[in-house]
Amino acid sequence: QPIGIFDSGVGGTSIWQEIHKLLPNENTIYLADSANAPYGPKGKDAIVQLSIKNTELLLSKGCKLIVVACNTATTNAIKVLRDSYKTPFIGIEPAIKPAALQTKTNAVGILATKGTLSSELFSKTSGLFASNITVVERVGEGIVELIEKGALHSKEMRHLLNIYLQPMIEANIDHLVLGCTHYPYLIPLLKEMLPEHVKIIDSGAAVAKQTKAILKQHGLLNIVTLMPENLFYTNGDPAIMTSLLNATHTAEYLDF
Ligand code: DGN
Repeated sequence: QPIGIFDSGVGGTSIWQEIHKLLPNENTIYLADSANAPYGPKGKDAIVQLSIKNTELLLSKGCKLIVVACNTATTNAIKVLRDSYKTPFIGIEPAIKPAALQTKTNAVGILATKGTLSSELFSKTSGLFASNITVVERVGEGIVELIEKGALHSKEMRHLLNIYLQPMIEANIDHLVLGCTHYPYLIPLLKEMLPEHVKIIDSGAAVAKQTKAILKQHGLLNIVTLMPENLFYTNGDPAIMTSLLNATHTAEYLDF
């Protein structure tokens, strides 16, 4: 039985990479709902409906556990999913807690979508851990769209990041939390644009660890699989997804 993974597009493949690294014996099915990307600006109800649609498709393909590889879908829909299905769900949230615990300048930056930053779950978590530090929040408007278009290395990307990073640099942040699964693909560029002492934090490795722990707990871990299968489906352009995967795997078009 495969692990199912979905995102509002190709970004969650950054989470798949971590899962695959930690659990190479597992079969996986990845769904990129690129046709509906970005989820960020949509309302909570729409995000819940799309998350249910993706879940139903993954369950129909026999998935034993589902990773919601999208901060926006996690913060808005994971509760409904957990209440509606028996299958275990793993979600992803911005790693504000480790950043708040580790900061020395008492200032951290967070870049995420509007849907994540305005969600109840996020305001609760950030309120708990970041009450005495400055949190510079910026909505990464336009970034997901550029990555979905295959324009990761474009001039526009650099231009947008410059706008979002400037106030963070001015506030002397020493940690930047990436609150969207598309953003780990920006790390090389971010490193180039941020002062050297700024540490970039994303939650991919933590999600992979949690996936392993929950599979173990449910007795669902694959110890050995001969030739594990990793399938990638998108309702957008499969060529863009294949290129993000460095052509190690080929994405297929699926109408869903
Ligand atoms: N990868 C999604 C996330 O982590 O929030 C992108 C959100 C979106 O659709 N804008």
